[in-house]
Amino acid sequence: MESLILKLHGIEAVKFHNFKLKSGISSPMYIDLRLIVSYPSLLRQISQLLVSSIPSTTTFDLICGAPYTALPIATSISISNDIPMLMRRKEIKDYGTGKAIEGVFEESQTCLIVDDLVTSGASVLETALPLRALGLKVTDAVVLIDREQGGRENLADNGIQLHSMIKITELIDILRKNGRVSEEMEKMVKSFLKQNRRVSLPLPALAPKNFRFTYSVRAKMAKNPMGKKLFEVMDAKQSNLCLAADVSTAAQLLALADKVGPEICLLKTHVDILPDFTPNFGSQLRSLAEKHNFLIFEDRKFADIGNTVSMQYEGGVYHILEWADIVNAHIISGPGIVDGLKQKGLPRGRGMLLLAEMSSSGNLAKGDYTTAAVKIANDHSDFVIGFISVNPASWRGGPVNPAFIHLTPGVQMVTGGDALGQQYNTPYSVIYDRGSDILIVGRGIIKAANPAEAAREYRLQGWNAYRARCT
Ligand code: S5P
Repeated sequence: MESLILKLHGIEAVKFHNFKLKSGISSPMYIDLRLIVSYPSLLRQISQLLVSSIPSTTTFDLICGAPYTALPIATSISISNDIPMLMRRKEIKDYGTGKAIEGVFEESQTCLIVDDLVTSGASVLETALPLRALGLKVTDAVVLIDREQGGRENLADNGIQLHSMIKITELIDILRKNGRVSEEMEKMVKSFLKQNRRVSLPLPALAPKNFRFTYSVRAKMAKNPMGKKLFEVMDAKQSNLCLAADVSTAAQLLALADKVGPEICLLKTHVDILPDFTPNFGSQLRSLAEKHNFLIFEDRKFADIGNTVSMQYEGGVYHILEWADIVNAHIISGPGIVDGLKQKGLPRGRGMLLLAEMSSSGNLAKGDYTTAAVKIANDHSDFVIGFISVNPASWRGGPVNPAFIHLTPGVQMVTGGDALGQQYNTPYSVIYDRGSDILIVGRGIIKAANPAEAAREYRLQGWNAYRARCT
């Protein structure tokens, strides 16, 4: 172990200076294990020692390295010990399967996570959660270096036991003993560790308890009956998934709604893209909504003055008011737009959402605009049930009233975007890190080989992230 630590220091994978970390805090040490790919014999040595630091009582069928630094380590362990490996994707692939986890496995197999470095444990958890969502058991993780800053405790809180090869204090002691760091630096590092003993998971933005209320509690807070019903359906179906049913025909939409219906709490339409729309489309969709217990959201994005939107809502070809439980509107035209829609919708028990943020790159819905949307919602909480949001945990005015619901578009299993400005975040990041409530997923489900199966995966990931947030 001593020779390994000296080698890591020798290749400058472990450095001591005053470093400014991404989080803004200064750290007297910097550990970058990406370099080890350039030293194959060191990589082999690390992999062997890592395996020997796992207690013999720990059993597992598969291993998965946290991307990216741990991938070569996991690969080396896999090859030398003949243990099959899984890979977690971090980035989107807009062709092929679009899966978050690659590799062959069976439900209820156990997967060991391999990571290079643990600080808060966030990277281990980011890998564990999608594995768990697919039915795998994750009970243990092995890491090269434990920075002893709370990762062990945070992971234990999430049912994962951490095994580390090197603890940071042991590393300092050995480097000091070998004259590689000064006494002064040793003191600095130890005092830094003392002051930063428990780095929390990236939850602080969510700490306000508004983000921790359960959907069933929030159902009781909602003023609008449709908002209340939505929370109730989510709770009953254990689903915070909305399908964006952007398919080419009404026939396809109805077939898809029937298949995916059991997995969703809400189905979102763009009725104006359906060439075969007929006046009975609404009642056909409504009977599927009753069959599978989901609500219907027409993503009409009204944007005109109150008088005009009121006519657009009720009339025209589509008669949206007749069949859509929920509609949405931009606030660009001011609060009159809500009054116009409310006039028609409230007597029918409908609800509406305000676009407070958008998912597309370069959009203008931010800052004061988002704050204005919150004000309008507060002033009309009998009809407005919530927001189209992207990162409600970061909103300037702090968390909004938990009676409001947040729906977030731009969701796929891995981050990325499309060629036309759409930007994607993962289910976990949307629900847990950003404090949203409902995942709006279109192409992630529609383009999958088996949309019902893909929807199930999104539902499980969304639900697990919600449960993790509320505990
Ligand atoms: O800001 C927004 C608001 C909405 S409602 N960004 C969006 O993408 N949407 C809608 O969400 C969009 O109209 C589409 O129906 C869906 C996203 O589809 P996907 O295929 O990119 O998942």
